[in-house]
Amino acid sequence: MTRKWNYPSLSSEEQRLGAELARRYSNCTPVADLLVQRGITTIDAAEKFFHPSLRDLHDPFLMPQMDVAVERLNRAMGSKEKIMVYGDYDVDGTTAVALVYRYLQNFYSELDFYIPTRYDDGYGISRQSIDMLAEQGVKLVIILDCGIKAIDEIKYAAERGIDFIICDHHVPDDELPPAVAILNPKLEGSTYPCPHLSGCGVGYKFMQAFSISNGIATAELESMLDLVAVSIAADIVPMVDENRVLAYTGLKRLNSNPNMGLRAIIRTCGLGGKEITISDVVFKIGPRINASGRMQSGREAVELLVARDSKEAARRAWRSTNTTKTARNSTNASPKKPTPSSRHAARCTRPKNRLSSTTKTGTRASSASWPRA
Ligand SMILES: [Mn+2]
Repeated sequence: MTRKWNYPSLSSEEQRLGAELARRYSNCTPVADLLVQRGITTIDAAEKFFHPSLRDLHDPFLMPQMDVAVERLNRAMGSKEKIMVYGDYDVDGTTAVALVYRYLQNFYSELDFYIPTRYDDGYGISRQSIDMLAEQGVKLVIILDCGIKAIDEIKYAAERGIDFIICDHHVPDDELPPAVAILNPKLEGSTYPCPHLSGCGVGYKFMQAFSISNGIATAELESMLDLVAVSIAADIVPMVDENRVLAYTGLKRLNSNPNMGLRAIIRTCGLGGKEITISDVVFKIGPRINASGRMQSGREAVELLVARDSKEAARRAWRSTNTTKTARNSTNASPKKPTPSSRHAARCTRPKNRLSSTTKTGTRASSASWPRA
């Protein structure tokens, strides 16, 4: 097949940089020009572009308030406080919760997760959810992919003795919630080098910092990058800088040894044995997770993503596939994306589902404690 590539003409400075890069590195002017147009003007940057490596991930402690967040998490684990991992019901939110919940399960058992239901709780955190958390004795909430605008709710939580660590990537307002720590690369004044992280990506950076601070090898965490790659593709965040490394490594994982839930979804999509691309994540894998989170419950989506039993994963994956088909076939029953006002209305209704007091998937966590022996 012949393709005709059209790209805008270069400025004289870009031409000079392109010629220099072609001479010293690519030996091919069109490739060098394309690199320059992407802001890649040095041999070192070109090497990083062609060979994405986890070594090039940024130091997580460059993110504002990361040290405070890690210190608060360590303290909660050291004093056996009940921790709730809380997130949005879309793909980014559920992958973020799955990653943080499952990773911390390796070290700690006083842990549960909660995803608000779309129709009962609405988007984000509500006073009703905070009341439930207080009833459960929760002292620390790690909230992912939402929370940055929940000023009143987090103020209310503080009055009830619940601390929040926010891991979000949405653009903050001028006023920030009174959380213990706000991890957000878009925070005003942040000099974190990659502002484009997904919500799950921010959760990953938090867990990376937690691991570094406790001297834990990051191999296990890196094995969970399949979840981060799915979040990057589904949330359509720019695949540049650190996101490109995370997506590249995570996609490799997705193709070689994905977690049990993702493996089950891959099979139900008919992608078993095929090379999975980012487009497959956007159009096939993501919608199944979304269907699970939006039309059933976010808990269902996370249970699938943290499944440790292949039969259970397969059962849940088929259920999400059927839900996806139902959503496509039905026009009347298809839920609309909540508008801000319907989200507000949903926040004002009493949640029907209760927090579970036991973790169904927490078998490995039952004997774990903190600090580690
Ligand atoms: Mn998101």
